[in-house]
Amino acid sequence: MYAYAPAVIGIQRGDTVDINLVATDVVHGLYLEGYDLSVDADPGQTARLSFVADQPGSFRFYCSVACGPLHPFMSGRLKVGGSRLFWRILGLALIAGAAVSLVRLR
Ligand SMILES: [Cu+2]
Repeated sequence: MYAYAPAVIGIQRGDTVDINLVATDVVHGLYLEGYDLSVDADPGQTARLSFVADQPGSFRFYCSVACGPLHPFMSGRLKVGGSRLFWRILGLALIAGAAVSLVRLR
C-alpha cells in the first residue's frame, strides 16, 4: 500500500532496534540510509532486521523493491536521539553545579 506504519520511528542512540517488516500486499523492502541496511519481505511474511543504533541523526528509509506506481513515494524516517546516559550525566552535573552555587551564596 506504499506506506510504512509507523512512518517515523524515534529511538535513542545505543538502542537495539528490531524491525519486523510485514508486507500486506506485494513484495516490499526497506533500505535504511546512513546505516546501509536493507531487508525484503514477501507478501504475508515477516522479515526481520536487528541492529544497534550507534549513529545519532535522522535517517530516511525507503522501499528497495520496485513494488508499483507509488513505489518512489514509499518512505519513512528513523530518528536516533542522543544517548540517555549523556543527558542524565549532564542533568546531574547541572544539579551538582547548582548545589555548589547555593553553598557559595552562604
Ligand atoms: Cu517499493
